[in-house]
Amino acid sequence: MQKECWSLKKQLWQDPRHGAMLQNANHQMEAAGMSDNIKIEEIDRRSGLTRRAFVDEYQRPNKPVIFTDLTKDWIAREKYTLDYFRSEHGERVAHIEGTPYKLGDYIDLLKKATVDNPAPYPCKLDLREDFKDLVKDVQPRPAVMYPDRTHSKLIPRRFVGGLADLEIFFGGPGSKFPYLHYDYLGLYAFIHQMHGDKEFTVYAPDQAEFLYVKKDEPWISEMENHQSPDLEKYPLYAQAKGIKFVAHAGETLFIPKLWYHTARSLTPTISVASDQLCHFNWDIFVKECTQYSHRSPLKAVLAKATLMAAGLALDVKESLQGGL
Ligand SMILES: O=C(O)CCC(=O)C(=O)O
Ligand SMILES: [Fe+2]
Repeated sequence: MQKECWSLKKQLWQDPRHGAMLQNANHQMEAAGMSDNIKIEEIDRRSGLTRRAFVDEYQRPNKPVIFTDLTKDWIAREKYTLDYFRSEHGERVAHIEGTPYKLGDYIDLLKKATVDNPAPYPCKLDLREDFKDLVKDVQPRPAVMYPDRTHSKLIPRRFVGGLADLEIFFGGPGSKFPYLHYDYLGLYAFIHQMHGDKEFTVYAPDQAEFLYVKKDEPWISEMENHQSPDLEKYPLYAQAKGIKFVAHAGETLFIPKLWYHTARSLTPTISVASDQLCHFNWDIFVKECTQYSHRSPLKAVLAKATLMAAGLALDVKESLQGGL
């Protein structure tokens, strides 16, 4: 039953135009007792959104959305294929969980990968640190992603020093993100699909009680095999309500702050992931910086005061520049 249900959903996820069919399928599956805790309802797909409309309809309400037109002017949209990286950057080294791989060798693994025999994942390139020459391919930064404070001089480096806020991810059939999580420091994530189809599952922050989040690190779930967990071991997961959908080449997924998420490549994929820190996630950023980085209460108070003052100064600066 479960298998039939998943395969029916899978067929439908392939095509974003099938919103009405998806709803029907939901009803049919519920009627047949085939429903599960992943809603297959379509996420909003929007184009032509102004920054103001994005803030009002998605960022402030903390709701995910897929943009269909944010990266249309990027060089990367046409240029980024596995063959391009293999021929132009094949000798360069990427690290997968600490192990170095020549990019060309990794791409060969991806080309052979199957769902049952996937290549290791995630293979990430840090564009700010190691692949600066590629930054020009993923510009301009879309207007909806301004303002961004991740590089502000008003934030002491100890809070954001190790942050990789612009990365390229490669994956292939069967590549699964290793854990269910929300993004570091409450950052907003924009995942731009350059190539291939990637399936995402996302859960609103109020679902945390069903996701077995770690006690001391609530940004990460402790569930093993989190994309299909053992319900005997994790019975509360049966009550979690998630949303599952596929992002296609040319689309950008906005993951709101504190939303748990995971991903799985359905085909060879190239994605560009970038973060945003701004007025609307500053509250979580301050909380997370002070909660995790300081064991001493005095240091925590000082850190909080520093960041709150920086936040106020940035609010003023950004409003003078044309709004938060
Ligand atoms: O594209 C993916 O595999 C998910 C990436 C992600 O969630 C992350 O890097 O935080
Ligand atoms: Fe993430």
